[in-house]
Amino acid sequence: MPTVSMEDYIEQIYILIEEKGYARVSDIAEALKVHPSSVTKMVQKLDKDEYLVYEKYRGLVLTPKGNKIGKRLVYRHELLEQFLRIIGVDEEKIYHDVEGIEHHLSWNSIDRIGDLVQYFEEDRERVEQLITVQKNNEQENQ
Ligand SMILES: [Mn+2]
Repeated sequence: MPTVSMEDYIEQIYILIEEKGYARVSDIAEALKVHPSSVTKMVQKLDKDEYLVYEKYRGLVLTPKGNKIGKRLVYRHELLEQFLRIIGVDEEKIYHDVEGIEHHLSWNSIDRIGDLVQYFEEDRERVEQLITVQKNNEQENQ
């Protein structure tokens, strides 16, 4: 299992490859706001653990194992954003909050949150009911 930090890198590398077709050390450093030397170090570790291969001319290529995990990590991030949005968290807090919690939930919890998101998405009325609860609570707290 990848560590929290490895997860951040695999997730970001996966996103860069999806968006641009490649992931350079400098792009990864910029996206994660870390020094390029830290990226090089981590890339070596990820290569050793068989999440990616560093090829001289093609750059970083995710292995099937790295690609599979990258896909799941991006899904998890997007699902948690959706979840916080549905429960009414302020838009400007969503990304930061997801970055804070995503590594600390079991896949069991992620799957159950997935069910909950589906439950709300299947019927807009359920979202409206939740909003009503929130409005009532806000009034009580005033
Ligand atoms: Mn993330």
